[in-house]
Amino acid sequence: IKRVAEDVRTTKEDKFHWFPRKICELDKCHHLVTKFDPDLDLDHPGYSDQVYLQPVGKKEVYSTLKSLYPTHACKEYLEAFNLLEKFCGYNENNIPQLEEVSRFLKERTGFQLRPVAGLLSARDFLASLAFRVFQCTQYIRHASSPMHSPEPDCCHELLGHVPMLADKTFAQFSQDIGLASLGATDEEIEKLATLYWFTVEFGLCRQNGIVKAYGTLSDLFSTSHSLSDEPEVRDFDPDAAAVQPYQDQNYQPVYFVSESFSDAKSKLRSYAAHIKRPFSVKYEPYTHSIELLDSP
Ligand code: HBI
Ligand code: FE
Repeated sequence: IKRVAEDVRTTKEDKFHWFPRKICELDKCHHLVTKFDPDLDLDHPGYSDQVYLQPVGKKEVYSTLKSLYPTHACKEYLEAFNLLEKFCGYNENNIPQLEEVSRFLKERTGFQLRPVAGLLSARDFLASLAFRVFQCTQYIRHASSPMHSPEPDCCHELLGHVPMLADKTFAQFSQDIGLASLGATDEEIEKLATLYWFTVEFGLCRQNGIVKAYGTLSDLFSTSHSLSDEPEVRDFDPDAAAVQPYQDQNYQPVYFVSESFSDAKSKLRSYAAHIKRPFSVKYEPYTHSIELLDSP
């Protein structure tokens, strides 16, 4: 459904897609996508399983992924992961409470977690990032495939995304993608979602001359693959990453490596500055709202 801002009554060209201006309007950003429906998708680990009865080996998921981090994860990730183990109940016998993790993130970077029922549309998901809100699934992956899940699950959010959201520069980078998406056209949203994919989901960075992962870290196979000799690794360039075809069912043939998060952030800012919109946006942190500048 195409929503157009109701209070915009200017010429046709100036109309833009509705977007939330206050944090409470994220209640309207709830459009789910059924891209990986276990009832319909033959390749889904849950296909033909009437009820998810088998308990997932959460101990196995946690300890296997954790063993990978010292060698594969970037230093920002490792630092936050240690804190999450110390203060937020991250351990192999426990699934941390979103509320507790959210409180931790709020103190570190102002990000907060909000529960969501499944894969959200890119537009709604990105809009929430503009408010430093990360929409988190709470269900867990299917037991037959503990090291990989086609759709986001709590392991993906808590192990894949939360540690990075505790980093100040990365948090700003994430919010910047979100701000760039507000009121954007469907084509721009598609490009920003692709950019998100090659950074937040599958990004690599160079640290002391060694390539490390900051995406992929909730998936054993993707992480190993991303740092193996197989894929092609290119320097991060938002213009290229935004239109690079990607695989959501298989290994990526191409990854992008950033020199640092500040570098990625400034490159993203210049990319975003070239997106054509009839207004620019500013986030107002005291009121958690979006201010429009040069609006029609
Ligand atoms: N929805 N719940 C949820 N979690 C995500 O991580 C997520 C999403 N929707 C889209 C998305 N991620 C991205 O891959 C981009 O499409 C923005
Ligand atoms: Fe994700």
